[in-house]
Formats: sequence, C-alpha cells, structure tokens
Amino acid sequence: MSNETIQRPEWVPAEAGAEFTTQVMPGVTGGHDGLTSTSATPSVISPRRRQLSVTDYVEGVLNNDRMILGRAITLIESNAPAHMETAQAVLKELLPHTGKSIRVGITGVPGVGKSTFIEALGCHLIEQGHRLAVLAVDPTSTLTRGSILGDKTRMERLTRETQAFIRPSPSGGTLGGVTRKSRETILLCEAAGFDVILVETVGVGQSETTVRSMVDFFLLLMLTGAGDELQGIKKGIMELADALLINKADGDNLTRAKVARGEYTRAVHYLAPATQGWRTQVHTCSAVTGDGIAKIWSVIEEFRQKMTASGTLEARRHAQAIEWVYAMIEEHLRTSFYHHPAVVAALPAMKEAVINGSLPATLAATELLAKFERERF
Ligand SMILES: Nc1nc2c(ncn2[C@@H]2O[C@H](COP(=O)(O)OP(=O)(O)OP(=O)(O)O)[C@@H](O)[C@H]2O)c(=O)[nH]1
Ligand SMILES: [Mg+2]
Repeated sequence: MSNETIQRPEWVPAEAGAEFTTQVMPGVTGGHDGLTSTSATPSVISPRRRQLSVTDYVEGVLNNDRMILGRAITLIESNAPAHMETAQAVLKELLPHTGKSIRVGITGVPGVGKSTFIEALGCHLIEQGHRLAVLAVDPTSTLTRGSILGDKTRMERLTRETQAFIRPSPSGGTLGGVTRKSRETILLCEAAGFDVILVETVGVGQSETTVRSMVDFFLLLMLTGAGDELQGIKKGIMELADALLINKADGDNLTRAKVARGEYTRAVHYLAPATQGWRTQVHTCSAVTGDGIAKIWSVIEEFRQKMTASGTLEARRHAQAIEWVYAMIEEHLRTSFYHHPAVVAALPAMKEAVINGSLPATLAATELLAKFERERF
C-alpha cells in the first residue's frame, strides 16, 4: 500500500517518525464480502490537520471537545521539547479547572477482572449521571499502547458511551515518563469535566505505588483461592489499598468469596491503613452479574465524603503534588548526570576499577559527581 493511502490516527504527533507504528488504512472500496460497494460515498482521506494554538487547546478541552482532548493528551505525551512547551502552557491555563473529580486507582493481577469490572462500574456510574475517564498506567507497554486497546470486547458498552472517555497507557519510556504523562492526563480530563477518573494498572510491582501516588482512593481487586505464596506478595500492595474487592463472587465461587472476605477482613486489621482515619474495607463483587458494584461505589463515596470533611483528602493531594515536583527534579538530575559526556566517558573505567578492587565505591561516586559538577556549565 502506498504512503498516501496510509493515514495516521489522531494521537500520532505530526512530526513523529517510525517509532509510531500505528496507522489507519482506508476502508476497502468494495464491500467486505468482496462485492462492489453500493454506497456512493468514496473513502475520504482528510487533509493534514491544522496546528492548534494554546487557546484552541484550552477552549477545546474546556468545551469537552473529545477530538481536541485527545490531541491535547497526545501533546502531553510527546517528548519533543516544542510540544512540551505548548503542553505546559495549556496545562497552566487549565489548572484552575482541575481537581474536581474523584480519582480512583484500580489494580490486580492479570485475569482478576479489571477490565470487566471497569465496564460494570463505568456503566453504573453513567447511569448515575457521572462522566467518567478511564486511563491506564502500564510502563511495560511499548508499541501495543497498553492493554486497554485490546480490551474493546471487555469494555464494549463503555467504549460506545459518550459520557466515558477511554485512553490507553502512554507507550514506552521510563516509569517516570509514564507517570508524568498520566498525571497530566488526569488534569486534562478533569478540565474537560469528567468527574470520575479511573486509573487502571496491571499488578506488576512498581506501577501500583506510582498509581497510588496519583489517586485519592486505591482499589485492589482480588481472587479467592490464589495460593498462599501469592497472598504473601500482596501484603505490600494490600497496604496501599483503601479497599480490597474480591471479584468473581458468583456461581460456585460465591461461598468461597464470602469466606475469603472474612479472612481478609481479619488480616487487614494487622496492616497499616493506606489512609489515615480510614479502615481498609473488604468487599465482594461480581463484575459479570453486577452484584456488589453499587456497594463498592458507595464505599468510595463514603470515603470521599469522610476524608474531605477531615481534610485528609486535601492534605493527600497537596503532598502528592509536592512529591511529584521532587520526583521530577530527581528524574531530571539522574538523566542529566548519566547523559553528561564526562560521566559517560569516565563511567566504564570507574566501574572496572570498583570491580577489580582498586577503587572504593564511595570514591568512584565522588569522582564522577565531581566531573559532573565541574564540567556542567
Ligand atoms: N465468573 C466471573 N468471571 C469474571 C468476572 N470478572 C471477569 N471475569 C472473567 O475473567 C476473565 C478476565 O477478565 P478481564 O476483565 O479481562 O481481566 P483483567 O484483570 O482486565 O485482565 P488483564 O487485562 O489481562 O490484566 C474474563 O474471561 C472475564 O470474563 C466475574 O465477576 N465473574
Ligand atoms: Mg484488562
């Protein structure tokens, strides 16, 4: 197929090179059955999109123009310096319109039912009149753009809802990069008027801590009957959660789920609570039948109401914002250190010297830091 007929989807930056493999192909001219089309409409390929100004972005997002919201997120996700500058100008303008949502993190091992749960909860929320954005944080995603895109079948209703906005994980890069992009995407979605933000992450180590640091409420989906060794691994993650939700409490599994609920309820007594003044709750649900979905949402609302009244929620958001500043400074310093030509040049020999015992580790670090400082400006 020639280049003219292959088109880029809206989220691909205009200047992007081959790192974006995504493309949109025009539809077949005939019918999918191979017969000649009876439709008179030719397949249209739109001209190159026009550049948007900061004001275009700001107004578009505030008016909940989904196309512009999508492009604003793409801008935020771009690593090109020119894009970053525009993105930050847009964010600065939008900042006064952010912060009004409830931000909920959702995690759990692959197959626990996160996507099915988000579909069920999302539809429940929309029925209640909420507007909902679903974002994913998946630092392992590279070219697949996260698992959400492959989830169309599990979130079939939600993807069709105009009151829902679903965005896959920013692809590639460091966890720090993915974090920044996700945090800023939350802000954009809030400015666009979404009042519930669900941030999904797969249960792979570090990403839970990252998502915890950007949400108000953190929900851990669990299964009954997972082996003891698995439960052990989860202790650290359980301490991040404001609620444990045992999914797939249906059919033959219902009784076991109820027993597990009792066990986990006793277990969380011994854990440090994730949020001061809130006891970690344990509930059961079935994302398939919908049992327990309304209950878990009422728990989240109760949390919001109590933690707002006590000032805990506001304090958490303040702390998260400051932590974020520090995290970005640290990331920047780390990157500039390891990319500094003097450091790059000296590092291999230093490593060698440390390994063969001719240079103490502390001295190696001090000398590298001195090179970085001396030749910085
Ligand atoms: N019986 C039952 N099956 C469920 C329930 N929730 C999800 N499932 C099934 O469990 C399987 C995995 O569900 P997903 O929603 O894809 O799980 P996930 O956590 O998103 O998985 P990953 O995207 O791979 O991390 C699917 O076959 C679902 O139909 C439930 O409440 N009850
Ligand atoms: Mg999934």
